[in-house]
Amino acid sequence: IDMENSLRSAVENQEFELFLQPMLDLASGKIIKAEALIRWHHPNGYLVPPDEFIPLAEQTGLIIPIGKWVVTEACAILKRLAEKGEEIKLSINLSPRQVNDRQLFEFIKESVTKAQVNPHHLELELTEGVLIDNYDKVYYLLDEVRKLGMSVSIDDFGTGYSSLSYLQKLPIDRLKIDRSFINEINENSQDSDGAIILAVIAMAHSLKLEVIAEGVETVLQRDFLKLNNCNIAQGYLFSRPVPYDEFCDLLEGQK
Ligand code: G
Ligand code: G
Ligand code: NA
Ligand code: MN
Repeated sequence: IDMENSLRSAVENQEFELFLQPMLDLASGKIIKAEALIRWHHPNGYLVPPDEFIPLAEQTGLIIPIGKWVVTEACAILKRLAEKGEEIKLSINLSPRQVNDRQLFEFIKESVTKAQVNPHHLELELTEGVLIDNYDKVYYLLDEVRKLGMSVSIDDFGTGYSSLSYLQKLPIDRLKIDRSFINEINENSQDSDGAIILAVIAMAHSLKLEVIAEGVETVLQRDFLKLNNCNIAQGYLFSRPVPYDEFCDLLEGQK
């Protein structure tokens, strides 16, 4: 109850911040996108990671106002980046309850228009489970989202459901290979450790989907992914999730 009350006042007082984690185009080595990851500045001084409050936010329904805040803030960030002449895309995470909230999609539409953000710069990340559990509903929502010019990626790909038929049918753009698969690439790897990654890349490309590798921590992993035509990489090797100003420094640093 205590935690719930403080989360409630966190929503009222907007105690959140979006950290940005860069995503690099492997061919050019340049930052082309970022994932927005929420943090909670608790009044006790502690920076609370999302794992510690998103589940409660989902249970209590507070995820709805939090999700709106994320959308508004993401649009504000995109606007600031565009004003600096940075052509960077931003992805936001949607959890199960948010995908069932028809109003969220209306809100996203309005926010993009209001902030005069290029919809092509906004991407939604959903997990496999979310897609399968609500297939029909999700289909139409994603279809609308993409008609507006936004794009969709499947997060944590490979850890969820085994049915692959939805990949062909759903209107999506990218797969993010779960970091547990990337983690298997190390000095002690056997050839078979990379097999799933290679299979996902081949399948995705034949479906005209891009592939993002998450959790890239070593040069060995980056080189393996680049050699095997993975499109985009994200992970501590390049940067942890950082506040907006630090993200801008990273962009400046690559000029
Ligand atoms: O930033 P970190 O790596 O600690 O994120 C942990 C988890 O929190 C990830 O699974 C991520 O998808 C989730 N998460 C981060 N930001 C958001 C957000 O704005 N909304 C939702 N629904 N989940 C988020
Ligand atoms: O579930 P989702 O994929 O949205 O979560 C992203 C999470 O992964 C964030 O909590 C982020 O901090 C974390 N993360 C990002 N890069 C790395 C990495 O290279 N290694 C590890 N262990 N975690 C990472
Ligand atoms: Na994500
Ligand atoms: Mn993920």
